[in-house]
Amino acid sequence: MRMRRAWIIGCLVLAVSICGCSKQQQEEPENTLLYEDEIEDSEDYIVVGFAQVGSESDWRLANTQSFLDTFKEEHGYYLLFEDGQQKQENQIKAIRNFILQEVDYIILDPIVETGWDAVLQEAKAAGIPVILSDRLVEVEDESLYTCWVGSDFEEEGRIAGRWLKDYLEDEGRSKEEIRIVTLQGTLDSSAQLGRTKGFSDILEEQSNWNMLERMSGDFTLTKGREVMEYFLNTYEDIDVVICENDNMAFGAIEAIKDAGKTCGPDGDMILISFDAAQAAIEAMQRGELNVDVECNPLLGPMVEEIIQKLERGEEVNRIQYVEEQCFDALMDLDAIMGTRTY
Ligand code: GYE
Repeated sequence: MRMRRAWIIGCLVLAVSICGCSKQQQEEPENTLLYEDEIEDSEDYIVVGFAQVGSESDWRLANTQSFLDTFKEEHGYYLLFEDGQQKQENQIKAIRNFILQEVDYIILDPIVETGWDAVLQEAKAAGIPVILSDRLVEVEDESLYTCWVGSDFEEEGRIAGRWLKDYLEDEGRSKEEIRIVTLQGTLDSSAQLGRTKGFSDILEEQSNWNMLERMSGDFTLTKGREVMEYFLNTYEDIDVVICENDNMAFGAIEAIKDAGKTCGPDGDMILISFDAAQAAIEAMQRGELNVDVECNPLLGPMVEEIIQKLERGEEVNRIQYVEEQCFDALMDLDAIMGTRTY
């Protein structure tokens, strides 16, 4: 099954240095070109090209680390990693390079759902299986990818909606007008589409909930803060802030504090987030966040299992969801922190 790639040896290997940046911060990744001459015989390795979205969030850094930890040379893999820096054209270029380098498998985490038909046709024509991880693509021909592993984003949105409904009932506010704003993720990404749709399913059933505005903060702290500043300047009375990921929640918390307001269980606004990164559980411990719907970034081992099955010629499931939970401020957060690996 190993392909001819003798010429890969000693040629360009793209390595990424995942910056040891502190949580709640995003830094530009450093893509470094290295000449790799240590690997003598690539025939012994399964060569995998991974087109990653970027390094926009804590979730993303944990997700990248999961792939770097899994697809190691000592496990029999040779990983070509490309950070798309949140741009689809970079990801398309990466896939074309993987095809040129005759990799055995392509893993794609597509930034948005559309616009993949042509390049995935090229991968198919080259006979390279494409495994989608985290986000999905919308393509005419479903055979352009082998399978997908990731989260049930719509269900995550519904979990957030149901949590809010129960919380407001407990607080005796189920008849009150509830004014909501949403900081959306990167528009047209599966995580944004699913979370927005899932929450809307519950919103539509609540006549007293009023969605004032939704705006994208592109899953980053900086844009999240900007969007929250805009919301605070535009709407006098906000009851609920929904952040479609933790890093935007961190930005929103900063903006809320700067405006002299508070959020969390004892605050002026209810704050809801997604991902449940360690830094977000810490924000919940500080009383700044009400609830966090987990999104599990540890997808590397699941993708590896798929590759092993394909190597053995076995069938793989077309869709595979990761397990996730939901954490709120009433839980034993100290105990939960002890169990978190991201
Ligand atoms: O929630 C966010 C990241 O696609 C699930 O992307 C992923 C999302 C995640 O930037 O933090």
